[in-house]
Amino acid sequence: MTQERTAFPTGFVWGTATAAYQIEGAVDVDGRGPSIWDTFCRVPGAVARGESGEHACDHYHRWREDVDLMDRLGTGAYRFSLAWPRIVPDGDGRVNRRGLDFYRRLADTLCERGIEPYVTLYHWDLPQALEDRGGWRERDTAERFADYAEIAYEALGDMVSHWITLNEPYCSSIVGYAEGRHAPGAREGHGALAAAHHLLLGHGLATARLRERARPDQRVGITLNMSPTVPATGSAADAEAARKMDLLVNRQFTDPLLLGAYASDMLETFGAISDFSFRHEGDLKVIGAPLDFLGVNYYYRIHAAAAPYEQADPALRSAFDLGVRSVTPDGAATSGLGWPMEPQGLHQTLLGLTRRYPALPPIFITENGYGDDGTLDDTGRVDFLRDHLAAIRAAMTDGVDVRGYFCWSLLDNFEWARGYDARFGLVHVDYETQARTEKASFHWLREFIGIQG
Ligand code: GBH
Repeated sequence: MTQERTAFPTGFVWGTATAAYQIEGAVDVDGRGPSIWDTFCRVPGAVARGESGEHACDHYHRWREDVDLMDRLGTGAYRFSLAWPRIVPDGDGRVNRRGLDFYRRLADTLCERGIEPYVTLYHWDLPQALEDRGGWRERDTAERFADYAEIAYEALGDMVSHWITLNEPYCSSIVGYAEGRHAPGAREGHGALAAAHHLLLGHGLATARLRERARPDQRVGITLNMSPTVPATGSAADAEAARKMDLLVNRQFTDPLLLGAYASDMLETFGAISDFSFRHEGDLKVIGAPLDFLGVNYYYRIHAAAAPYEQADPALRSAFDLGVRSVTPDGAATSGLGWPMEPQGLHQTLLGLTRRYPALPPIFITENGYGDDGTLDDTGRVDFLRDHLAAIRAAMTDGVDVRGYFCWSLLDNFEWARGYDARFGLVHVDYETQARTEKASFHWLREFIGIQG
């Protein structure tokens, strides 16, 4: 009976997702250059316990074992990211063959094993040399990104069916340049908005380069983190707070990409902190070029409340004073990390996208997962996955075109500013021995995938 309700169509894609800096380690092996995350991790207080991705899961050396795990899980796809600084160590100029060779070996082995590679070009590890020239604040970085995309395609294009330009430009721009909680750790208003624009432009320029080269069966898209925002109370002030949060996290990105227009309340909301001089004529045409698919990462909903700036947690204070804070609703179920668990938020996101964007392409859920302290008997993660898969299935019944699901993550890994204590893996990693141990959720998901058409 449960099977009946949750059966996914034949051809639905099942996979797991990871990111280079979170799993690879081997940061100075085979000619890799430094990235902004190597630098940020050395800033005192930036990352919990002073941890870094220096060793992580040592996936760079243990990738064969990790492919075996995917095989056992029964997933037909794997989403991973390429480290730009392995491929173009200085951000432009010299190409590092040995970096490309690593990804060729990996992609080749995946294909041999019947696991389709879904490649993310940028999951936050900007070459430090480009940050030294201004990073994403600068238009030039978007051009360099397009060059790098072309290099990656030339080397791997024969093996990769799905290309994802960026992972979560919201995090790269707002969390990295305004909140300072991610690399490069800046707290700037105008700089962060410029970064968001240049990331979108980089996406558009890279997409054009990939399309010039791609075979008809290859697909190009982008991954966004979507957090539907709901007002914490029925007050008009909280409704306004929710609008601002929705703009900052969601519409700032989805409107240019899917409508070819800047969100109409950008100027009114951010006019005091930026003159938007980074917007050039013609940019929207580049950014808004049709996508073959949209990748959606979903973790939680945001409950937004109006709040004076002084009330914000100083650690979370941003360069923006939007007069907003997010609150956890009373009595809400939360994950091991305290994030609200609201699978209906995923249903809401998918339906909301379908309603707002007439040109919405097919969707892949490119990340969804549950963080905890790493217990092997991870019933919380099993419940989370079951409920979110049911929400996706329900949205599909309601007409949303979802083509696949990638669980975050295959392995416990370096969880950015939180370091190693927050664990998202279906597989536990012992960071002393690098031993991999399948958790209860691994077995559950394997069975779940096994009973699908
Ligand atoms: C994704 O971001 C990332 O793509 C992935 O790399 C990451 O490992 C995964 O989520 C799990 O977090 O530090 O408590 O203030 C999801 C969006 C935005 C969620 C930043 C965490 C910081 C929360 N993330 N946010 S906290």
